[in-house]
Amino acid sequence: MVSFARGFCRLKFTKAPWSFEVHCSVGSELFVRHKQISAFTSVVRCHGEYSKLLSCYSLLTHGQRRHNSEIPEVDRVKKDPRYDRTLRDARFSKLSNQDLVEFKKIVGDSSVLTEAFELEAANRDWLGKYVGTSQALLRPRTTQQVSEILSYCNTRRLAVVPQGGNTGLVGGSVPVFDEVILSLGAMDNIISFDEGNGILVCEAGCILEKLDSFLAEKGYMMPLDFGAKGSCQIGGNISTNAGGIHLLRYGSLRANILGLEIVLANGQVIDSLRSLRKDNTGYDMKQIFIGAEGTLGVVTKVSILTPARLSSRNVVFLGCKYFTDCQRALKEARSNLGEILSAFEFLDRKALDMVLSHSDGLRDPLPDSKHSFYLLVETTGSCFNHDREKLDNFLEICMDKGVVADGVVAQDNQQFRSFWQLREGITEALSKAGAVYKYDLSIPVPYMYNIVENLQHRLGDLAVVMGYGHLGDGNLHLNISAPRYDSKIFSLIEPFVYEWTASHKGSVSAEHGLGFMKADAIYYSKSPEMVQWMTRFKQMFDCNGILNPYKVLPGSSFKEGSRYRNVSNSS
Ligand code: FAD
Ligand code: 2HG
Ligand code: ZN
Repeated sequence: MVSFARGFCRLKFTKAPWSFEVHCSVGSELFVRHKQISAFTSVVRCHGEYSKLLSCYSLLTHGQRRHNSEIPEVDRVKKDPRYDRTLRDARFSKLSNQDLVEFKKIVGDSSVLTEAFELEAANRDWLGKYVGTSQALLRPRTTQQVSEILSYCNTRRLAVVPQGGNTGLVGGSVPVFDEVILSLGAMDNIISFDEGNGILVCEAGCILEKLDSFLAEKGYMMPLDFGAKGSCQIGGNISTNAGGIHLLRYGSLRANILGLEIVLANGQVIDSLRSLRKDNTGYDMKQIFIGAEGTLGVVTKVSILTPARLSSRNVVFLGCKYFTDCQRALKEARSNLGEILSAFEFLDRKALDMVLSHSDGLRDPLPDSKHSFYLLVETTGSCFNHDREKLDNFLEICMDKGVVADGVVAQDNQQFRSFWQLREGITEALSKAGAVYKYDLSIPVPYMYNIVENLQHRLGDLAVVMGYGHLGDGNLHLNISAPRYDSKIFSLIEPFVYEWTASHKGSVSAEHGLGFMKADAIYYSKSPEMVQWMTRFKQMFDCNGILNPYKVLPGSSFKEGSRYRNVSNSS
């Protein structure tokens, strides 16, 4: 039961034990509490207006619905102990009513969202693991509006988190504390498409799948594709330098982005929105913003090279006994499928079981026997007979050499899609299964699976460790599934995973970025000198540090007030 009285808000819960978050507005400030409640009455004193208490009520009832459904909520520190080490940077101002008045002048009343229920989804990341307490979400429609917002926030020292589709998996897209959320979703216009050369120019808020559908009508496709395509935005993709299933064929976004329009923290608009394949006039400035995760500037427009959409597509689902067999199959695919190879993905049996048990209507394509590993190999070409001949030859070689134990070729579009759902649905299945610890690693392929086995050994019955990912790119998605977030499990995983990866000359972030989750882990993959130079770039482009603070760069000195002291002192 939730009841209100003027001046304070009384919360009474009859179910126990369960935890909850109370967002309680007091005047213009927002207080957030994370509590584990047994069974009693909790009183939170409020001296604010009665209307503010109503948004608190809406949040609480929303929270109650979630609690009643599945996994109980736990303290965000338990979900990621990095919260415990991070204090709000005292240099940043707190949002005032006057700020809201100014924002409304820039974008209009309806594009400034302040109600708790309106902000709930934007304050919480896709995994439900990272939760902020922003009180304002702004939805600009033009570059000019983005520029005016940032210029104002910079002068006022208001921290800002740029947000695209909010599908990021490292806590980069949501506020850590009360940062203003700058949502790019209303900037979703296609500006031009050059049909002769496949060059698309659009705004940053365009959803990846919508761009792909637009291009399909013109005989082209987006050079990147992955499970979150229905929600993620091209600006977010560029800011994370997203990889996905076709990187093996079309290369990384760095190679396909021809130009960008960026707004810097002080509001300055940097226009490098060219559509040229070749341009060697000095430094390639746009590259610094690709993969910068919103810490150096806000991407507002994009020019991107898109490949032709070829008519012949095949996918095979293969079972292998050993991980070394998967590697041998990759080698055969490279030499026998060559130019038509467009994806080479792998998943282990535990990942397959996970997706099968949480997705309705999906079936094991190889039901007669269980295999330790599965491969999903896709070809894309322009001549079906030619491609099919090559694919059959590849399969025959793999079978003859004993590389593959069993396999099936998708016979129609529906089977094509369901094979892909088995691979792309793992992330969602894991999020339904309970707590998930997610690591996105680049590791030399020969050692890649050792970490999965080592970690399972370390964790024993405490959790299930599984591996899948973009084998063709040397990218392992190491996922640990447990009933709930637990500090013992966490201490067995970190720093072990990072140390192991560094000792095998891998990267602690292959494609998801560092975000909030891995900002302190940067040194496992980058030298102190490189981090120093990154910090200097940050200071140069965003001297007040307002853009996506607490993300990407290490912040061990937050508690002393200056974020960069550790790094710059060592220079
Ligand atoms: P958000 O999540 O909103 O933001 C991501 C980061 O970019 C944040 O730091 C944010 O501040 C910043 N940002 C967003 N928009 C802008 C902008 N316009 N200007 C400046 N900064 C901005 N990722 C892969 O690389 N490969 C995959 O295969 C893959 N598969 C996924 C599957 C699922 C089911 C899910 C949920 C996620 C997957 N991801 C994958 C992760 C995620 O989808 C990508 O990182 C994606 O590029 C994020 O785009 P977004 O628009 O959702 O960005
Ligand atoms: C994928 O390749 C995504 O499916 C998500 O990058 C990976 O869930 C993950 O760990
Ligand atoms: Zn991936």
